Amino acid sequence: MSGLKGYVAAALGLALMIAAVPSAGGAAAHWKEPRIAGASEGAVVLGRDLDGDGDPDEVTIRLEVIEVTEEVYPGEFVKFWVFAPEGQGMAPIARVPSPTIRIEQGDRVRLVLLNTHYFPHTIHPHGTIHPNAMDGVPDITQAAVKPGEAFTYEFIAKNPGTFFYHCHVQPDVHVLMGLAGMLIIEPNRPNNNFSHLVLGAGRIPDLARAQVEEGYDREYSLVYMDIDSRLNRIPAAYKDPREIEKRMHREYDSTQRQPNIFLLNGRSFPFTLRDTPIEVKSGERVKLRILNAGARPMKLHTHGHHPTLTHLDGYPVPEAMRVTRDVFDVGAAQRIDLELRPGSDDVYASGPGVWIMHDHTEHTVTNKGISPGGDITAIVYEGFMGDDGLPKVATSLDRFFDPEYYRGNVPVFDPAIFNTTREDYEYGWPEDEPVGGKFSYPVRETE
Ligand SMILES: [Cu+2]
Repeated sequence: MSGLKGYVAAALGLALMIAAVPSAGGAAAHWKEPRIAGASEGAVVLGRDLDGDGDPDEVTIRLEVIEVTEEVYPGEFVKFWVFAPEGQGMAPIARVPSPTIRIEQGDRVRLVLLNTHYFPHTIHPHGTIHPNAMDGVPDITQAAVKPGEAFTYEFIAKNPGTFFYHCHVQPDVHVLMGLAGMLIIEPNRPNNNFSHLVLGAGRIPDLARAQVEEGYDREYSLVYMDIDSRLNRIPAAYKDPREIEKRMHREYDSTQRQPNIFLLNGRSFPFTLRDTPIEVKSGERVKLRILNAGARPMKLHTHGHHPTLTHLDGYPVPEAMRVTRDVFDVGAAQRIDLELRPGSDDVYASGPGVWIMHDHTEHTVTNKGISPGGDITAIVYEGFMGDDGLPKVATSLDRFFDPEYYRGNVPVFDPAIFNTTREDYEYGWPEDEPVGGKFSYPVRETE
């Protein structure tokens, strides 16, 4: 638990990176993108207001490709590749998942891919209406962008909604290494000024006009991933890109993939509670934009709450078909938008508290097979967030912040409840054969 303070400080630091810069006024530039700490001046450039409605309609976003190591749960450090806003000087600003990108319907968008990585990559805007040449599929619509080269994806944002962007080079490896993020096209409204990049996804700091009109008070960008740590280990183990290519793209058989780490916004429980809780107040309406950037079907369950499905793959669900459920299917690459109505109405919500939300495919609620872990986060009502940056819970979460817990070195149940001690448990265990005869079962892989 010693590292907890540092973790909280890190989370606060991330929040402080986004601080709105007041607009200078004048006809041309009403709005300047909030400066992301560490990003270059050119990372997000807003241009002219083409339709004269008080917001910029030219958006240029420059993205690098960065290899980054993140502690996803206590003691588990994983290497990812992510798209990251162009950094200033030598210090990249990378965070898994790749940033949530927000643009407005009608915008002239330029996504500049600066390939600062050792492998070729592209960007495929998934679900948007765009010219064929901007589809980002290597060999089919363009040559893959080689290391040290750049490519500009240029399109006019057409259909509003929740979309997806990802690398399309060797996608069974590159997408699952983290080259994937949420892409939001906001409906065109006057004076629609909002931040264009949300690092690490999560809480949307400023609602767009259409969401305010819809009556939403808050909005969250939730990006789910599943990874096979055996793949992510390869780039850490070899130095020569040619050797990494052989191991990752030819030896590693993605059909034999076994995901063992399950992430929400780049974190697994318990870090999800600290870094990506869903904070709400009774009476609010909260928009949840959900992307499954992994490779398996999810069954997303909200405890105590019954959200309503408003959009599928970015497009509105007709009013009569808006189902209200407590488990939602989200297939690979799919997006769902949910309307969450916190409160105590006996229909949609059960009242204030700390209510967990997680994939109900049970083995995914673990960290490499040790529960609780995975993508569990919590709907945390006002007054239920503690000063330590964690939700106020019934007992204590301390043991889950101890890396030894997830290494399997801490009994899940305190041996004292069995009228024994930990020493007896560890060292006094008889070596007798099981009474039911010999049998085998899958055993956790230890590194
Ligand atoms: Cu790639």
